[in-house]
Amino acid sequence: MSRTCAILGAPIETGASQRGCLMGPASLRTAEIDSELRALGWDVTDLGDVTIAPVAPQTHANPALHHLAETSAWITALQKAAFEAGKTCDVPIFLGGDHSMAAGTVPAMARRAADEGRPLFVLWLDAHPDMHTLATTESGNLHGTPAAYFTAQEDCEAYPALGHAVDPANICMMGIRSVDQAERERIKKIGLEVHDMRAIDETGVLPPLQAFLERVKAANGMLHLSFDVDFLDPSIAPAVGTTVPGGATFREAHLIMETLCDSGLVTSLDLVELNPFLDERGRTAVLLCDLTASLFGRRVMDRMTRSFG
Ligand code: B3U
Ligand code: MN
Ligand code: MN
Repeated sequence: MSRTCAILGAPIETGASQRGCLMGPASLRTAEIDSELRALGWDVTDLGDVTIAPVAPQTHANPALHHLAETSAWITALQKAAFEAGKTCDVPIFLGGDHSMAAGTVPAMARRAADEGRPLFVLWLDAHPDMHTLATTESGNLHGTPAAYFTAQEDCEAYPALGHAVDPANICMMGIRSVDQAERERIKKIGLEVHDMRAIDETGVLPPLQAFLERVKAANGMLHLSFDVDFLDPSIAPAVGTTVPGGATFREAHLIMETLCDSGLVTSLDLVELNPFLDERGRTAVLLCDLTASLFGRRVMDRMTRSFG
């Protein structure tokens, strides 16, 4: 029996400091993410891209914030479109766009899970926890705020009202290696499960991942994977505006995807922060497609059928 997935593009770049993420969905389509999944036996529907209407600027007590009104409009539009996409298939795939996209997709997936009477779990693969509130961000880049918003932290009131929050106890972050002081304090306060790169170096990726998957399974949870390109080491994934050295290797990333595939637990996916303007001959887009293929069932011996020269 073939399983179904839907692709939804979110060309949002207002949450980042550099422009270019709006080309993310186009780059992933150019890398043929849909045919890769079809080749694995998935029934794929491309729902096209979400758009927003022009908005008037909005001021805020934190003068560093930029593009608040546009980002809020994206969040509203994405919460609706992502929820609708989730109704049409087993696994919706959301193509970003910067990571503020997750302020739309994650609450939508929390609503989808609630409708099924199941909890939503989130696996957050990222160099950053994105745990700033609108009050604590110093850069003003809103892609640093979605995790605070969807866990219903204070000082996010200027964003659209949150219908369905995610319990911080249901979140696992891996790959973290750039954390601001306010984020560090919040992570401690709410007891978030964060496996930084030191932890991964010490144990490898499998023990924390398998422990988390056991929890998802025991709770009959739905599982959303939010994959930020900067989780990966910049040497293999240069197409991201916020590179941080010491990221996940090719092998670690594929092993995570293969392990997630074997678990059968993933019910939705974000691919975010791909900035094709910074890419080298499309290699980061192709790597993201290959990792997605591993998540959707490609086995190790089939990997890297494409090369670069
Ligand atoms: N924490 C920093 C850096 C950052 C967060 N997310 C990304 N970069 N991509 C900030 O600007 O909030
Ligand atoms: Mn991020
Ligand atoms: Mn990041």
